[in-house]
Amino acid sequence: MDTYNNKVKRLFQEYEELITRKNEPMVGGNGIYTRYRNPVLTAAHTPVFWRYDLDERTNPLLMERIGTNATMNSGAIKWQGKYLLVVRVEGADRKSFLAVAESPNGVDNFRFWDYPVTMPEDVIPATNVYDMRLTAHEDGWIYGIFCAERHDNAAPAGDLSAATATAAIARTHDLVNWQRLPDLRSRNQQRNVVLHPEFVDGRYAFYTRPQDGFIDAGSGGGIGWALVDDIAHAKVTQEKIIDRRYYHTIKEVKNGEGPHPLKTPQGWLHLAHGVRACASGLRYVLYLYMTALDDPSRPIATPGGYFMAPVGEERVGDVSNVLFGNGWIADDDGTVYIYYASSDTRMHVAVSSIERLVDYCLHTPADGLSSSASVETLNKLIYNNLALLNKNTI
Ligand code: BGC
Ligand code: BMA
Repeated sequence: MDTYNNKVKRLFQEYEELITRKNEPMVGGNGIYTRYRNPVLTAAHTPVFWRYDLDERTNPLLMERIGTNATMNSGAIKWQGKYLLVVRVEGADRKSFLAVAESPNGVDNFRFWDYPVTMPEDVIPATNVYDMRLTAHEDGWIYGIFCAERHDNAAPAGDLSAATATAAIARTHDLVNWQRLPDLRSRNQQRNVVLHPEFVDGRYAFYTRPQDGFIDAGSGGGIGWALVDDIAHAKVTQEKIIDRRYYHTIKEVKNGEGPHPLKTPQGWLHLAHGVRACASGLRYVLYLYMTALDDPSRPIATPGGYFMAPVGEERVGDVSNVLFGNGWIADDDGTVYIYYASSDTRMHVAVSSIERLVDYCLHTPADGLSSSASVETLNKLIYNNLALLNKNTI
């Protein structure tokens, strides 16, 4: 007889099979990074006991009660020897919340902690929170900077999509108990705000992304930089744009910092996303750039084009044609785990190294901003290569 208990057991067995499935690197690739075959997290990776009421009296048909829609845009940190993601989980009700998932090796066996994060509210409660960037700051706290979204009550009656985006700030020592600080005060709306891990001139340093409205980055110009004296009353007083948007590039419409940059001997290594508009909507890709060690706001390498773009099943999902990355982990041996979400639906990992990513930044030609410039750059490479090939040195 298929008893209730057996059905429950089966649910857990199937779940365990899914989350303990071994992941493997995909062969081939471009030498810059290696994608892994399976997504590291999907909606089905959220625990059975988050989705089902397991009490036979209240759920005799054993049906899902609380649906998960997606697991995406996750912050990342290595903590007590484990690879941790602070995942943006989105419910079937379109509310996002944050939840920690932990893996022993960074590429598979991600398991959610029992409870999601209970994040304290700021003075004005938010409707939706998402896209946390984690920073273990040299002040000793782990900070989570994330987007807090609220309906814009100044909008005309009936406009239910008008909203405001603000950078929310919280800190913790254990990723369970979070202390919420007041949201970043800024003249503009802000999304994609990230805390730099070190003090700069004795102040907290933020990567910002000023925007004219909730969606439109408009005159905001690109990724910004702002120094803040008091993290407990953080306010942008001066903001300069350090990574601009340009016409007819991968970041024509919008861009934003990903996770905080990694410190390398050659400079700070940044992961960001760029957005362009096309007939099928917005297309989000990932790109890299580097800034100077003695001044993290001074660009020293701006490789042209995208570093990663959606391929295969990554292209399709809730919001199709999107790669978004707000978490990466650099191990002591130089391995870099890049966690990225595809199409606002699922989480993946690609693996590279500091050496390869820095080499990529320093030796990928910059965007010449026109077709002729691209051909000129390409011709140089072809010319040199053909000379080598003709000398039979390869
Ligand atoms: C969504 C985000 C999105 C933003 C701007 C929010 O309501 O939750 O995923 O980035 O709108 O489109
Ligand atoms: C945004 C981001 C992400 C999201 C993307 C695509 O503006 O901040 O939350 O992944 O749009 O929907």
